Amino acid sequence: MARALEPERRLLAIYTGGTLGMRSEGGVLVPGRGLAAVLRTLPMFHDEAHARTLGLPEDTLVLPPASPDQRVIYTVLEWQPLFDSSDMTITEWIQIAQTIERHYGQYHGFVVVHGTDTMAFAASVLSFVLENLQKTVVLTGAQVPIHALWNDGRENLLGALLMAGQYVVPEVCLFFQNQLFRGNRVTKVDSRRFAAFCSPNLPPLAVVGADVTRKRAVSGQRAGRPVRAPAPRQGPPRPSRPQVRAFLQPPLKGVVMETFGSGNGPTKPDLLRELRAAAERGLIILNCTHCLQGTVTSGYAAGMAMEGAGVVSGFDMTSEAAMAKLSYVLGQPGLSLDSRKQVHTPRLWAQAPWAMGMGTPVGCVPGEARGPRVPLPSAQEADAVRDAATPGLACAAARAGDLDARASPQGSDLSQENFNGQTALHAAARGGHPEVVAMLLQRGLDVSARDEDGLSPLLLAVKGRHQDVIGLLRAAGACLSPQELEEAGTELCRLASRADLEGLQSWWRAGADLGCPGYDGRSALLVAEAAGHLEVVTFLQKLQGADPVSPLFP
Ligand code: ASN
Repeated sequence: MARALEPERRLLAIYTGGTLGMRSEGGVLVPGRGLAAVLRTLPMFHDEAHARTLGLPEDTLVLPPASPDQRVIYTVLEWQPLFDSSDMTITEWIQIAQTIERHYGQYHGFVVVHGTDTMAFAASVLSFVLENLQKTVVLTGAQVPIHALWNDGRENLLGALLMAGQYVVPEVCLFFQNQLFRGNRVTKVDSRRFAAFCSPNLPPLAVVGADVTRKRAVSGQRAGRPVRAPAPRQGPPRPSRPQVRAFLQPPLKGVVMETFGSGNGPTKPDLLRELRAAAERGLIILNCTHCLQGTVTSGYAAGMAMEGAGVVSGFDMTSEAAMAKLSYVLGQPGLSLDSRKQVHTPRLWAQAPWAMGMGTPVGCVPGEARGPRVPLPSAQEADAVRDAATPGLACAAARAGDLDARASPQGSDLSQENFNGQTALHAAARGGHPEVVAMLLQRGLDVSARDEDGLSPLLLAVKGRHQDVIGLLRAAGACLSPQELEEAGTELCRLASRADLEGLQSWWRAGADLGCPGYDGRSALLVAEAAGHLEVVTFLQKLQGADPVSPLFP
């Protein structure tokens, strides 16, 4: 892995979609257009003055200098359409390889912005398909969109650009959370944490801290041959509709389906139709994530499509437990189809202990071959299962607004953290349920608890614009942390530039100083004035004089 010496390094950034550029629409994340325009507004990604002196076109940006004698200039090539990567197949990955082949001579290196769900597949395909590669190819993405206040997209993208810009690594790599991995060695292990990828059998090629620590020699390619991306003769490895239909036929009664990330799968209508038809015939299809850690959620449009097709969420169950539970439930005589499906949902706060909280092979349970009945566990075993399942179920119920004092009797410990370090209070704040928040506060849950990503219930309520919940948390003593307050300035400016009164009000209610400057030193008020948003100017002036505890704007 050698330092690149050219004073000007040119990169092509191929934006295929993924969470990094996603936006929320109708409560779910969908790919968002205009990445270059967004990056242009962020000084860490673009030095406008230098771009002007070079006369760069709209789609081409230049990083601020990372070293005094080198500049990284990058052109953003945005795909149409953009993808949630759970919808990508080998066809799209070959297209990426062919784009690199086509532009190979014009650039020193390539960055591919890709969804994390299938990024390990993409990196592996590219590493085999791109023959005679002599230049750096880095895939990256994010767990949280670049537009969010607290996100991993900015660091990951900047790191990938700097790696491809400053170093010659003639292979396909994946950059995530300060680590540069060999592309065909990674797997996605977590659907939520920023450290989403792991390279179990090969240490990273480099680790970025204050310095870049190179851990391994990179693979050597024979020089002097042109890069090639021949299209493979085989078709896509995804099952075809007739294969899916044939597989789902009776006597099959249950299927455990491993999906990507937080329960996402391809949204091809013909596949979804087959799943729906099978579910309507009475087949139980349980959705489990292939990640080691994380939960099936309905945060993405691609995940909602699964739910819409009648697939039952396996939440955070392991595939092994999902297989066992499905076998057990199918073996119980006299249960209706609805009850069989229901024992897989977390609404069953007060259900029989055997059914609580347990989530593959991508496996199936044929009707005739259910195997022996599993005996009911002892009271002690049932307690152990309940204790293990409580945090996850409490969070799921609180998020849905389903947690009430009756369903969670005194004595059940709601303050335990789930796999992500969140308590039921985080979940209720995020879901915007003031009654549940009030009940949990009364039960003494810690109002300042932080999850694994450092998020507090208050920040989650602010992000969700849940004014009532913000009020309750503030009254219980919740405060934004100094770091959250510092970063609020940039977020306030962004909201002011979009005339987003509700967003501004949420931050103000949470105790943010509306005069706090953004990254370029301007306050939200100045941004609103410059953008000509008079209603925002009046609104901010009114808020600045008011007391958030007895709000002007109920
Ligand atoms: N569903 C997203 C994708 O793979 C997940 C992500 O990028 N974090 O496109």
